[in-house]
Amino acid sequence: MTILHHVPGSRSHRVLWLLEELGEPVDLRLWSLTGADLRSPEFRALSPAGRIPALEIDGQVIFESGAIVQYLTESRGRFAPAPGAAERLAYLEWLNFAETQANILQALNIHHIFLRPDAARSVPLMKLDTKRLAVTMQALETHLTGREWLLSEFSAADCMFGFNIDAMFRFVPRDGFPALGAWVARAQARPAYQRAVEKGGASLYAQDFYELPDA
Ligand SMILES: N[C@@H](CCC(=O)N[C@@H](CS)C(=O)NCC(=O)O)C(=O)O
Repeated sequence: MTILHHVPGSRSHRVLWLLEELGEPVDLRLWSLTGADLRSPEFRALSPAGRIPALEIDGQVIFESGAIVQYLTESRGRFAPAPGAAERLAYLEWLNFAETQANILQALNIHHIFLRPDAARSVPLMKLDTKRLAVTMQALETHLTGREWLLSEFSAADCMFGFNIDAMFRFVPRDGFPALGAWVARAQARPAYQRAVEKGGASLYAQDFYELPDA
């Protein structure tokens, strides 16, 4: 049986979404981002840095969402251009770009949601990361203008943004990103995306938008 070690709304949503696109049954094992859960020896045996996700599949355990997504596409032969194909380089670029953006989103999540008391937050860092996030969103906006998906058809590169697409517009307003907004809506309308949300839980966020604090 395939088991996904999962936190709702986290990077494991990428994997759950792709498994749904592939039509592969999966059991979820839920963990918590707060407390000692992810630092336990039990979880560190699955994911050595204590990070979500990890996937038990085909008699092995895989950590790192990018590695999991690549394994699934290669072992199932779907949702990725093969090495040497025309769009292979673009595929690899966007697959990894998702993690560049996710690292910024993670820093903003920590500052806006997890760090307490508020005085523990660094407002200059929050401002810097919000600007860095907007740069990554502009890159997506430029690329997606005139396109439906990141490649000429839906691919696992789109799924790699499964954590990001619920998060981006919580920190940077939608104005000025029409193509990006349309791609997010298109992704969220996919039946497999919706099944993943239904099974795995929707979101880390209690608010639609998180304003930058003044100081
Ligand atoms: N590059 C890793 C990053 C994994 C990661 O940082 N996951 C977050 C959840 S989205 C996590 O486990 N955070 C817990 C922590 O940082 O302690 C991947 O893509 O799998």
